[in-house]
Amino acid sequence: MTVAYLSIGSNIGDRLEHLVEAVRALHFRDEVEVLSVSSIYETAPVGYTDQADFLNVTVCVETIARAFDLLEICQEIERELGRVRAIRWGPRTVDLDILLYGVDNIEAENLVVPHPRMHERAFVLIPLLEIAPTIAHPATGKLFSEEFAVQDGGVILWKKVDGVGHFLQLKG
Ligand code: A4P
Ligand code: MG
Repeated sequence: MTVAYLSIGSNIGDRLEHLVEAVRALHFRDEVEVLSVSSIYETAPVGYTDQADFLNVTVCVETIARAFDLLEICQEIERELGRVRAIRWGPRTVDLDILLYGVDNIEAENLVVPHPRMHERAFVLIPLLEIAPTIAHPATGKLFSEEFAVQDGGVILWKKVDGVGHFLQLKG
């Protein structure tokens, strides 16, 4: 069993519905147990900025799936929810990224963990630190909260979440 952290984002259509459906899909996978979900944050787009604001959450899961199989699961869920890839960093119905997979450091062509841009992104760090305030970077051992200056620019609390059950009942 490995504890992993995922970042989920949506900025097209019913953004809340997409987040809830993505977590529900994880919840129903035999290989994955959803342990916690952060509150929902509304976040200004980073990277390609000419697009709508995102809703973002961070999810903590426990899984028997190996890292590459977890990536496959995330991509299946993206496909199920109708994601169309057009522009890198561009708009998406739903995007699931693996932030951390245990304390593994993975550098493969199709999977880099810890996610290489996570430490510079407030839309990742603010929800991550909400559910895992003492989490450390696997390579350096340093706390994310200490090592990286979390800037709250463009990230606002959109809906407070009180547990996985509460989250799964939210409607768009
Ligand atoms: N890949 C490599 N490592 C990972 C990982 N740790 N988790 C590969 C998931 N996938 C990983 O991703 C491209 C490829 O990355 C995949 O085929 C996978 O094998 P993608 O999801 O197809 O494309 P993308 O998401 O557009 O690109 P990328 O590089 O993953 O973008 P980012 O860095 O994830 O950024 N602004 C706000 N406010 N909120 C957001 O959620 N998201 C992005 C996407 C940009 N700006 C944003 C947000
Ligand atoms: Mg992605």
